[in-house]
Amino acid sequence: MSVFEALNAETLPVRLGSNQALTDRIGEDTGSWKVREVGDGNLNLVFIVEGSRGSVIVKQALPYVRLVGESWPLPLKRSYFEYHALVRQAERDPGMVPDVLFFDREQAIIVMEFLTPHIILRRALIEGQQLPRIASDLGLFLARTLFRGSDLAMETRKRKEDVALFADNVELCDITENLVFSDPYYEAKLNHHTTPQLDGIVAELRADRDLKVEAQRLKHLFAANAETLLHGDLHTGSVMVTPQETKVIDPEFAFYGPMAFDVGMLLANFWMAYFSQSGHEKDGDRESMREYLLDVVIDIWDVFRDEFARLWRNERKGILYQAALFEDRGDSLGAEQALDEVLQSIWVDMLGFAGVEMHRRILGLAHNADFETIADADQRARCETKALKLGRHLAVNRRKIHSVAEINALAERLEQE
Ligand code: SR1
Ligand code: MG
Repeated sequence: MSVFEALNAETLPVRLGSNQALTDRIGEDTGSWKVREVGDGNLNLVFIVEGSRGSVIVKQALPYVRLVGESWPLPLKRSYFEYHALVRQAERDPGMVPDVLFFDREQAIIVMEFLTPHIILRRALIEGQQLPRIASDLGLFLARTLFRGSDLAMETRKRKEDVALFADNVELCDITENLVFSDPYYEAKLNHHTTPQLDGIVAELRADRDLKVEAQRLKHLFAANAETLLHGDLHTGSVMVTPQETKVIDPEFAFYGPMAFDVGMLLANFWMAYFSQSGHEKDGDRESMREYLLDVVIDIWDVFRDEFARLWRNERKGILYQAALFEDRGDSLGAEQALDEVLQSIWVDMLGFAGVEMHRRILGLAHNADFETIADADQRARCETKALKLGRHLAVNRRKIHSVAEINALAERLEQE
């Protein structure tokens, strides 16, 4: 067993220079390798390694939370879950995740395809770029990974073994359980919000009994409903894009949880991008960007729902809602009724997850660049307040909301305030 050692730009060529997966891809002449550490996430080291024949990404987990420091230890095994999630996502929606070239469990290293000229979707949205493919690619990714990783599709033994494998991703689930569902709603130590202008609404939200009850209901669902293999951290910082291609990265939070979680987290990040646009107007009017973002949310949900329904009709080979059960007496409509109910329950829960995600990115530990890069504090507070209000509405009133159009109309009203 080798002792874990964090890589750096000098040691990487020495330590990985004889690794055939790497040398095959970028060339053997380690002396000419150019290594840059580019990680700007909350947890890991990420290196771009350029050789004479090509480039790769080398990602290494650190034994602590990078954002906070060594005072918050975090196990290296998250790299093992990330590796296994990438393998499963590649099978379930081919082409949507980077190719994995090599994995070293003890050193918590994943070597993967370098995506270029891709950029992080969050950055593209802050810059005002309208990507034509993301709604379709992400809607399909959600439906395919969530459906195909569930008891609707998987062979039951394989699924139960997989649930056991991912069940050990306890510490990353613990981060989400605290940071998303509890900390924003009381004065937890790690919380911060960036302007005193928010103090009033923050106090209101923390005194809001209905909201806190809903947040705990959602936490219960997150912790207890092992429905499918989730990405677990599917925000716009976990997606890389060009106008022609979309790739989903960073599934280290993967575990078996409720389908609605990935959907809700992703849509929340588009609504936050929407409210942040007025803070980025120095480079020009963002009206068409705002329209684009609301359309993306509509389209992601529509594509997700249609693809989920297609898979339901064609790939329902698991232990749930077996076709034979409904066809026995010629009642083919029974399966369609069940599909409607399953989609309705994903809809209601995903709205709740979207609501708490919007809150935690403004009130909790881990914020997002959409708001953080707005230099003017008053402007930033106005943008964040709108997102907080929409988040509250989604979390508390989710059972009474019928369409994305209805939510987008409220977002537009808030934007006018
Ligand atoms: C301590 S980790 C904070 C956040 O960063 C990750 O990207 C997850 O979103 C997590 O909640
Ligand atoms: Mg991440």
